Amino acid sequence: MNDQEKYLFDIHGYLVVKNALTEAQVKALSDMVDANARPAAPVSKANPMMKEGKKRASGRGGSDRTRFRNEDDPAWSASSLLDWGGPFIDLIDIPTIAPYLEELIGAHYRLDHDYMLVANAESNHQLFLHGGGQGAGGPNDLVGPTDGGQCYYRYNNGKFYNGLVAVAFELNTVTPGDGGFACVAGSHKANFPLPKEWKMSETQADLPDCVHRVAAEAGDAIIFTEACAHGTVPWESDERERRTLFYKYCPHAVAWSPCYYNSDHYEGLSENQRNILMPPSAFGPSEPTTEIWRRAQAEQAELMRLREEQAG
Ligand SMILES: O=C(O)CCC(=O)C(=O)O
Repeated sequence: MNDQEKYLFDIHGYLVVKNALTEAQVKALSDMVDANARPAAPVSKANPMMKEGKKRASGRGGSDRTRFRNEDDPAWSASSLLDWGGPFIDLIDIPTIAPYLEELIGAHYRLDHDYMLVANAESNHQLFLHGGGQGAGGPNDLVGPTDGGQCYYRYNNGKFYNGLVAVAFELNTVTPGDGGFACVAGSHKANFPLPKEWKMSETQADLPDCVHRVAAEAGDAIIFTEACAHGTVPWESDERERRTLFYKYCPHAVAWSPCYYNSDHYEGLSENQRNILMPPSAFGPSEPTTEIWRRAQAEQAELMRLREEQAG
């Protein structure tokens, strides 16, 4: 992360990293999205981001790891893009992004959750701004003061401190009129709550002027701090879909999601990738913590084996 990038991240709360993915990686990931994406979720009145009469998105994958897929799901089974393997595993510690994460979060950061947003002009996202810096999101904010305080941003004594950093890999080009990621640049340092009349916008025409729509080309990654007020601008391009993969990282002692990864569930992980999937602790992937979680994983495997044996 060079000085210009540090300056821009500090004042804006986000950064676009050009060519984070090669063309071959974009193609491999896109082909796997085509093969694996779950169908669109039904419209739900309970979700403030969803508008009736429209489809939510043309495909889904991963999750924010706060819910199980069904009642019988065992612990550590939340849906993840890592289930798809190969290039999705490579993204965990891809060399074009890893140095930024180390600078913004510190050594031994961990992957907390991941998901995908596929949208087209029929999708029903509304802009729902959330986050907003220094706990200033307001009592109704998804990640505001009720978040346990992990959505923070600071720069102190020559170091960045971020509670949750998102990397949004764009598989298709996004021009500002298309929609997609947008934020109130600089709001990660806000001392006042985000005005509530700016939180929701149904169309791009309704967007408040202060909302900055971020353009990117296929293969670029947008890195943003969750402390910056941000959200999803309704997708209005008829030419192409939005296809964004989100990998979200925390310091090693912090968790946003209550559901941790079990690295035994994924194929071909390097030691570094296993460390990045570790559950949170003040000690990070040290020998004693690694041993504790190795045992917990072995116990889960044994329990699953015994249940299968009992079932049949
Ligand atoms: O659509 C986007 O890029 C924003 C997604 C978002 O708000 C989030 O992941 O917290």
